[in-house]
Amino acid sequence: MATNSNIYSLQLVYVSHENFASLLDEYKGRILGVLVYSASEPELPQDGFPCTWVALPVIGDDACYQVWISARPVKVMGAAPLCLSSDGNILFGSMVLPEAGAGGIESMACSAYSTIFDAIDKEGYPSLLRVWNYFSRINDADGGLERYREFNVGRHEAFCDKGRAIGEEGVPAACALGTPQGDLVVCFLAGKAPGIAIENPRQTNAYRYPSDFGPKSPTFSRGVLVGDLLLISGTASIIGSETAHPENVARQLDETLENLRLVIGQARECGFSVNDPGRLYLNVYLRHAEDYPGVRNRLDAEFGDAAHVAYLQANICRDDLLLEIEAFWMHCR
Ligand code: 3EB
Repeated sequence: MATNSNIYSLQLVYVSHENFASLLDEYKGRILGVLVYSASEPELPQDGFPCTWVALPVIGDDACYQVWISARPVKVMGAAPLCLSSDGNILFGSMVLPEAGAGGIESMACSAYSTIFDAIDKEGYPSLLRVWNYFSRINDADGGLERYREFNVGRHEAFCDKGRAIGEEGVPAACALGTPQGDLVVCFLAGKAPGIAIENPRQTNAYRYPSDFGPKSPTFSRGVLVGDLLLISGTASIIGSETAHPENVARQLDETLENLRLVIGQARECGFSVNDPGRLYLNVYLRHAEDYPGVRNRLDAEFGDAAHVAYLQANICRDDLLLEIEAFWMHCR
């Protein structure tokens, strides 16, 4: 039997627009899915695999194509609005819901997650491992609750409706960011068995945040370890459940890096052994593009040239957070 670390033979590649077409040729039939970050809507390939536009400006480039590739042949399933693909070990999905109908972001979140849970159960990949959530006006309150908090209510409801445990092993690694325009985008990785949920000893588990941060807590873990692949959630300057250093981007970056170190430390205690920065992929979400030079200098010093880093301008889900960093640490490439 293959060891767990061989089960997920995934590769992640970050490419700019010019190099995307040749990458598609090179990995034909083995691409699980693509997240395309770009301020303006790109022309997307019609090859069938999930390939989803996320309307975030890329700082320093037109676009960043984040391509998840398998070592094995990929089968494409599903159809819009829920596109699915699988290599027989892991499932990649993307769901796009336009913001038109009644009900707002709360019912859209509930509907998206309910549809996803039904689909992954049916396909035999019931364990949600990693989710990317993007939607517009995340910090706006349409006369009531902030939209991020409404989103949390809807997401939580779907977990409950579908009988999903909210606790260790029940919640995926995730990120949730605000776009300047566009639809609700939910991309995800799902597995046949749960990964190992990683939490951060100096942060409250997000699913236990107190109600000051919304009537229902966000349902995510700080990271998920699957085999020797570490999926680190959006990580920010939060200690306990409180934002540390509102208004100070340099100090938020310090706390964020400390939180990343702690999450990686926990993963190592659970057996994670990758050490090569060349296999580390980071998405750095900045609320203000003008913070880029300072953050870039600091991260260059922290990770060196080897790590793959995309800088994306986004609204962070708490209005006092100025940045958030998510990471994927791959065991093979
Ligand atoms: C935090 O730690 C910052 O709602 O899915 C990070 C990762 C954050 C995921 C989510 C939110 C989410 O609370 C925000």
